[in-house]
Amino acid sequence: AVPGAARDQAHLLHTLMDTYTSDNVLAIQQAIVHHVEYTLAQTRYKFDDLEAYMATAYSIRDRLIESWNDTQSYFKEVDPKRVYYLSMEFLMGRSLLNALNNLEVRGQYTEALAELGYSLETLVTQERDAALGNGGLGRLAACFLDSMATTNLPAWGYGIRYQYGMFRQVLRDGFQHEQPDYWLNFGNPWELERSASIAYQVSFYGHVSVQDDGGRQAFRWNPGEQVTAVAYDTPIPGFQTNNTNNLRLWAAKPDREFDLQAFNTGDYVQAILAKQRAETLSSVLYPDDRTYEGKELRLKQQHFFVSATVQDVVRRYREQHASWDAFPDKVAFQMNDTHPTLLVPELMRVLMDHEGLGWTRAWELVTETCNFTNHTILPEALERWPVAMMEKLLPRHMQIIYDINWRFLQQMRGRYGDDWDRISRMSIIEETPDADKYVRMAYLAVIAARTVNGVAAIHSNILRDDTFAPFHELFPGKFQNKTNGVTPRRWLAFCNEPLRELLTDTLGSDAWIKDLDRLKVLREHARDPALQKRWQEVKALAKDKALSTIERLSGVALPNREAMLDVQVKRIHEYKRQLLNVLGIVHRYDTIRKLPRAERGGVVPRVCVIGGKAAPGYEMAKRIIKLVSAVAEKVNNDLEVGDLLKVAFVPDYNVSVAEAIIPGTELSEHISTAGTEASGTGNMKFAMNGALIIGTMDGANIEIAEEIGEDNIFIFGARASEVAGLRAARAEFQANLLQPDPRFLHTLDLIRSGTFGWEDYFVPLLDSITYSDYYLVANDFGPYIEAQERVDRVYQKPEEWTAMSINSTAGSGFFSSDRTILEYAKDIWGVEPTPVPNQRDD
Ligand code: T68
Repeated sequence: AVPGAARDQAHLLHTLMDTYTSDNVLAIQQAIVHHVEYTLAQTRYKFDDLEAYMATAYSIRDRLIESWNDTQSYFKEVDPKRVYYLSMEFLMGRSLLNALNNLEVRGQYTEALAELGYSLETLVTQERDAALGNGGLGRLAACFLDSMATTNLPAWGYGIRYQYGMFRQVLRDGFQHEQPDYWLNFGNPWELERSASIAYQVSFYGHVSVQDDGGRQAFRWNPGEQVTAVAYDTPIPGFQTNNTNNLRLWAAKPDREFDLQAFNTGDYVQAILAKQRAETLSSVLYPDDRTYEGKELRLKQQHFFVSATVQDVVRRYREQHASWDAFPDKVAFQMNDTHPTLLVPELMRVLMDHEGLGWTRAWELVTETCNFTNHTILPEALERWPVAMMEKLLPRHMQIIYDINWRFLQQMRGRYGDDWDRISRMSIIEETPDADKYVRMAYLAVIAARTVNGVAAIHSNILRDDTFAPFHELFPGKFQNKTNGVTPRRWLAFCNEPLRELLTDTLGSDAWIKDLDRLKVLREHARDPALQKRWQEVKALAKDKALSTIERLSGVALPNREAMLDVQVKRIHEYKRQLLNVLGIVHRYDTIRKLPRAERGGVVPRVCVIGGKAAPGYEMAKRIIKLVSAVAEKVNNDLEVGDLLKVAFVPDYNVSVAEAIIPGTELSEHISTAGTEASGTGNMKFAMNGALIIGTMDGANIEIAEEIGEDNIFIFGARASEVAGLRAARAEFQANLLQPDPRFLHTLDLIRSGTFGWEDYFVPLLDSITYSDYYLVANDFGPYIEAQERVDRVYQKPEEWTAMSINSTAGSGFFSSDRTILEYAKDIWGVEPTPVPNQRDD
């Protein structure tokens, strides 16, 4: 073509694009109305809030598609090393405000919509949360996506497009009920279906045959079932960058070719229905966090998303490389917990059986590219798949796992001789006499991974010294720590606009949003009366909003806006000790009631909020929810107590509810038994927003205390190093509590004697802390109550409290997931920030 003509054409295209995605209000309105009319096929003269939201979302997606295309073609051109983050869960929440803020067009959209007669704030609430995760692990993956885009890393997320996300929790009579979350009901405007172009076959069952391939054994897997994995892409924008990354989620569809014979048997309808069942594979997220249940469908899900991902990554690599030599220079995999560990045998299988590499070379490529993050040391969470199940579902993978183990154990014999005890303890295959055999997924991951990391300093130390100690001795260089972080965009700048403004004013620019360490400067002003005054105003505003949300969701009236807002929101689990919190509330209630009227003026009024979901089969957790409700019912209706104490259970706690509550919280509770919470990330979100923490020396609390200063946090309770000893001592004394704290015994008596009703239902809860007290609730009760008394005393001195609040925000810079992700990039992945030049600047 004529160069001049080409230039004209490029110019025309740029002009057209510029006009379409220009930031002026009229262009935005045109785009929205266009989508109302032509995408939703609604009349432009009358569309409701849901339609307005959908059209708005589509207009933003258009912008994202453009930067996403630019990013992907730029990466194709420069071919940087890419990181693939494999996770069974991505707990994304809502996307509208996040996208508007990241693209910095929130103001223009607000105005454009207002002129059309819509309020952006209302439209935001039309979006359903994308709740494709249980809790911390899934939300961490979502924060990492945000940080990887913002720091310009060439990174992809890979996971499953569940049709049913995390269940909706409803409370009836104080009991949890689970309802399905069919979140795709009205369509998902943020995703792009790639059914035509990006789809792979995934195989299951069948058998393996061996052929002689010129002296070498060649293995062939003849599967018994196949489904198609179809890609759905969600663009992931970064903040103040042109880079837009991709989250690719796989959906299962019936396979087109496989099992055509079934159609020739005459039962056409049955054959169609059988095919339809393929879709169940990706239909539902398992809602059990931290308890492993050996369900075959779960194993199928794991292989499904891993296999599709490997095919996709291999195809992308093969498009640009003739040999496998550069694979470790172009690819890094991160396995988010053991859920994607089938990556190891699957990649081995593809490299050996499809690509023709030998074992040694394939193993080199696997062990140079795969990395593993552990998120828990709770023994009940460790994945152990029955060998029999694995053999049936994935026969070739089971062979490969046996081979990996055999070679590993040979190596162990060379090192430890005939120490069979030790060798069997380290084996990938768990073998106990007269019992089924299991595959220990964590050991497979540790043996194959180039790096293994924990998610907070204490957790990584426990992994090294305890959980994986024999492996640490063997491969000391593999083990790392990467303390978690959270994105300061969603969890501060976007969910707490008044605080964002105050911070930007105080620090002189908004550079802190991408460089959170800058918040440190606030320390110098923590006691400055002018800042304190504005800080208090900003907190009061956020608190008022949070209280309104809590009232609406819980149904509890909260007229006293001056009461301290005390919040514990997270999954319900015995190790997180919501029970300790409730006992503290009961003790507080009892104390207030016993106080002579004249002395009640000295009580610090509190609103105590607990929220979170229990795994549907977790009886103890469900009893804890009922106990919170029963205590709330009694306390809230006690006229003696009035506004001095209110208790609310917030149902259906999720990402959006968190965004509404965290900014306004004054005291947040992170009170797990020391040594049990790997990190926690809620603690970081609360600290960023200036909530004070009451907590144990556990998980990231330890590093938070270090960063914000021990004077700015309320620490109590047994230390991790004491836990084993205390447990042993308690076991010895059994029913006879070691140091029966009279306040503790009295509090239990109140519940046991029916003060809150349902006393029979609560017996197992009370027994669990009376006899074994595995989580040391009895042990830590006294210190907890005393820490709460310290909290009350500081709250009565607003300048003290506000200084601690400012210092909490000031010290939270380290907990930006940007910091975390840059550590992964440097110490684990070896990937570099690769900013995409703005294609329009020429
Ligand atoms: C959490 N783990 C840790 N697991 O408990 C938390 N598990 O301390 C940490 O901050 C967070 O991970 C991020 O590192 C989880 O959230 C799960 O949700 C889960 C889900 C399925 C199976 C096992």
